[in-house]
Amino acid sequence: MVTATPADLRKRLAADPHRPRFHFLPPANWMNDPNGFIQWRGQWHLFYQHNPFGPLWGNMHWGHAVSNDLVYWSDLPMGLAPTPGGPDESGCFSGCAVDNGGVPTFIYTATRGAHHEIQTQCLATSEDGLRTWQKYAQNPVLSEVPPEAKQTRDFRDPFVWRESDGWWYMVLGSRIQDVGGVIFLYRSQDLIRWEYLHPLLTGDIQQTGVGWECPNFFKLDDRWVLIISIYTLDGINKVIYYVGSYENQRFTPISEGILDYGVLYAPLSTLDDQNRRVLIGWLRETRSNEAMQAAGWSGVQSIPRVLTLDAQNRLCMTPIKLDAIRGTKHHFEGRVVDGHFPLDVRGSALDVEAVFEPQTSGQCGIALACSADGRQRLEVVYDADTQQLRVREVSPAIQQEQAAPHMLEPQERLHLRILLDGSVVEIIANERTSLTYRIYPTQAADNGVQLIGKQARLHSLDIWEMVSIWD
Ligand code: DQQ
Repeated sequence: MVTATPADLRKRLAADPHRPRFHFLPPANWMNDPNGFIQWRGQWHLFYQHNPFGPLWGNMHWGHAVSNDLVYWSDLPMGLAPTPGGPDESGCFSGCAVDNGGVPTFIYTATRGAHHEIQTQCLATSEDGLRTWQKYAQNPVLSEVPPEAKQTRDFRDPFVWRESDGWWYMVLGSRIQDVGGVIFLYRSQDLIRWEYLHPLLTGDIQQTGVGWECPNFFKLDDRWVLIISIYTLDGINKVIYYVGSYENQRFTPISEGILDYGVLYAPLSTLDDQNRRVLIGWLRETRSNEAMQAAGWSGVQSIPRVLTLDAQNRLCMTPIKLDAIRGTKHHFEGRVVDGHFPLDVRGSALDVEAVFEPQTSGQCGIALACSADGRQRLEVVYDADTQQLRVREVSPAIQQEQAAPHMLEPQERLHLRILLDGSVVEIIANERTSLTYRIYPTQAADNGVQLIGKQARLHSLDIWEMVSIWD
């Protein structure tokens, strides 16, 4: 039997207009959370929750890709696969990678049972530069849940770091029945024997969901940030963050926010050799299982973002430099916008940087993916009256809107960064409000671009046609 190479698989799907060209996704089939994200000897390694057998969730493996610049990626052989009879026989769920004195080490959640009802934490190490991985013979290294949890079904996604006191610390996501989500804090001298300390933070079921997963906890400047992916009973998932102080293993939040108002979920961050905190997140699909089956793939990673904090304790995000894949550039400036103005630009893979002058009422923004007859488009608009950032999908079949509060200071300009890539739309306003979206236009799109506004004044607009990272 001749098996298709990753390059063959990518080629087979390359003509799909919904498939991104400059965002990372596997050669084919399903992907969800980023895992084990780490810079190692100058290269970036990205592992990811992957079903190698189909485009729907299941059979959780860790796929693997490597990059020199976080822009171009190469596929590598599978990082982890479930071991029949082992603690991860039902799946290798999410986790992280650390440098344990020169030994690359995964700490990940292993699952057993038809419904993944037994979740434990396991180790794996690599001796050949992160290519192949050996599971620790005495896995799992942590199977007992804290007394508060009372269940092993939601006890997962270890995030581990080392403190200057020499200890390893770990946060894990879980839930407490009728209370809400909880993040448990542990410590260890050797990554093998873990001592439970206490809950780092406990949620409120009414406000922050029934359970918490995929925590990230790290120091940023002089403050600490806790990022959590939350799930609710009605299946709504989102990512929230807390900023605060951390002393004597106790975290005291001073502010909180929503990391993304759209489809970004289960992000994972790591510290790089320039001391930047870089985050990457799964951009979920919003189409049906049937559509994913038909497409043969599902799930994309965001463009990695560098995190900072502002003086108001808001988490700010800047996509990493994309200069290497920015092609033809279009520049516009100084226009008054009232209505819809088609621009002489088209494309389904664009990087947009727009700056609008402050306005006290009215709207301003950009329409992308416009059809020739103008009946189908995606509008990204700031509404000064309601102080909201909105993404609005308009077509004969769909009228959908997603909004995020976005407060501007009285003289502050609106900065819009939009990364359009097939079905992916990443929007970041003033580096602090993130709204990611997916579009699946059915009508033959002309991929037009329009300026839109009511009493709006454009300061400047730069649009780059993006180059594929796979050709
Ligand atoms: N996905 C993983 C879990 C994680 C969830 C399983 C979040 O480890 O909690 O695929 O998307």
